[in-house]
Amino acid sequence: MTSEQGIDEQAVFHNRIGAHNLAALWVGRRGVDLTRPKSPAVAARWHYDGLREELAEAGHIVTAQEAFRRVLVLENPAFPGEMRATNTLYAGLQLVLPGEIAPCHRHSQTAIRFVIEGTEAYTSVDGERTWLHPGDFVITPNWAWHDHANEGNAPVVWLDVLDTPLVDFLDTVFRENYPAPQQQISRPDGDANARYGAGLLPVGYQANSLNSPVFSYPFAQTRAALEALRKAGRWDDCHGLKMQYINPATGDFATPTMAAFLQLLPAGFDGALYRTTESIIYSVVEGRGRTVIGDRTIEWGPRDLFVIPGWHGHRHAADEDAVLFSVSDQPMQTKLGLWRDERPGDPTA
Ligand code: GTQ
Repeated sequence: MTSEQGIDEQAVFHNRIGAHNLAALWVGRRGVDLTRPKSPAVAARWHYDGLREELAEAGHIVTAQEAFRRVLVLENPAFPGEMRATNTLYAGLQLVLPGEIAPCHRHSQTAIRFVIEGTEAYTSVDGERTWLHPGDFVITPNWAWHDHANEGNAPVVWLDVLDTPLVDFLDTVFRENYPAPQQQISRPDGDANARYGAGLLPVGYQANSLNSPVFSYPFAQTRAALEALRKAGRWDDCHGLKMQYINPATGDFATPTMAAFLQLLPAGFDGALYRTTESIIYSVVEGRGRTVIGDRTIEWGPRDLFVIPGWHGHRHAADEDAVLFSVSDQPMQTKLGLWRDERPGDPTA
């Protein structure tokens, strides 16, 4: 028997056993390169202007109460209809108009918010409100009650990133509505930041969640930190100055499934090539520049959004001082011992 006949025979066998819900590993995997990740997701960008127009239109056709969450979902072009920005992360832009409430509920997904516009709205998380300002980073831990309200005269828009694709994949989705549109407030504004976010912890503090007990990281503080650090002039070849939001009680990522970062690229920065197994959603805060991802060049400016799939080589460049916020699935990977990254000069690069 020639080897080609053998392969035909194996293919016939493989197809036949398919009817019995069986597969031959050596046939199904033939020719598939498993030496490195090949994310089916693609690099993508959304200019804020176009997105903002559609969001305004959404504001005309549906109320926040009707929609429950009035969100335009950023779908990876490789996964139309799946409401995924990357393999593991959901992202969307949420609009709450003056006087509106997004009703209270809770779910097993964790949410991260990054405020883009608006100054007189708040979100309530497990009994405490936090007021939202552009650049603020806010956590809604899994199974925490949350509702949003806009008490000002201008729209509020923020980026939502949730671990929904992962929580779906694990068959662990639960969801519950609160018996009223808004939850009862049981703590004064600023309580969590005073209690956990001022370099202090209550004596005898015991965590009751894997999430950071601080649920709001004001931009006024994080932006000032970047500005102070630039004076040291120590720039990473790939990341410029990239800082990670942490759980101050543990030093761990701010949430168990998603990491968040704030990054400064000085004007003229021309970054080195970098790749990492995590997938990343970027929201541009300030400045203009571009990110080359494989054979794509993504030009970006204030409020634009873009995604970098896992293990896609990329490099950032900034024409002006640029501040970038990003969220990734790094914690899901590091906790399983799977995370890797690579830069020029690494032994394996
Ligand atoms: O604000 O609670 O974009 O539950 C998707 C699901 C936002 C929210 C989203 C949600 C929310």
